Amino acid sequence: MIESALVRPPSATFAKGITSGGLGPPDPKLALEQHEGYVQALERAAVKVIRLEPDPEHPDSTFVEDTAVLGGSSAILTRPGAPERRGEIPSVRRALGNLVPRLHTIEAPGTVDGGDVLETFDRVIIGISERTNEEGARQLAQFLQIEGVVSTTLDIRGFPRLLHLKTGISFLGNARVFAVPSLAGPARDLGYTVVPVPEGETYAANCLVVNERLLLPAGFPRSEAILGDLGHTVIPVEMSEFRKMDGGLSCLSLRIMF
Ligand code: CIR
Repeated sequence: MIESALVRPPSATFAKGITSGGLGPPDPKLALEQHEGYVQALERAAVKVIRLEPDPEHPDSTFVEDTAVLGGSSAILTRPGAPERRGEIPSVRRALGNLVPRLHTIEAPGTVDGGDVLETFDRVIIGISERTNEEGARQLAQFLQIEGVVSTTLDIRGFPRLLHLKTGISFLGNARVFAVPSLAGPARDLGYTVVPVPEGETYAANCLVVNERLLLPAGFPRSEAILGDLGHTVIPVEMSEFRKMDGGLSCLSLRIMF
């Protein structure tokens, strides 16, 4: 059960964040409305949402998932791969310090983005990517082990168009993952049942099971049908402005199970 989640509304500087998408600049006002829609979707799934103050100094700080990994009864503060995002950590540390019994911290030269960390029923998969390096993955695995959480790594460097591991794969429950073609083989090798993301709907690969619901980016009808047929209650969430900044649905929240 996901009890609570940290979110951070986008600030007026949101459009100054990092992007390689080529989808044009986001509309900050629409981004704020979409963020509110996301918060409401979480609240309807019985999640207590905790809003951090918008942080105009850090345009990407709305992608709060990248700043910490929850494991056991601890939070592991990351050291984001993009140096300009490292200043997001202190305020997240302060917020989590009030919510979580133990904090750990990834130290240099390690880097980790939470978007590379996929939690599944039996273990955590840590993607090694352009943002998460081997040293960061090693430190994260060690902290997770201290917390009694098993992890494994998956190297996605060189995989086409994947900023983070979770850009291309989500855990659906019941040993099932929703994955783009390049991650289907590795996921099967790790023992998961793969539900393939339909062609042309890659952005929908990043979705989120929240308690009894599944939050899915709006506008991906085949994904919606496939996931609905599997028995999920699918809640479409407008994400267009976050997509323009390379952000997936999961990265807008940091979910806490206790
Ligand atoms: C970045 O490049 O860091 C942000 N513009 C997007 C981060 C998205 N994070 C995520 O999907 N976990």
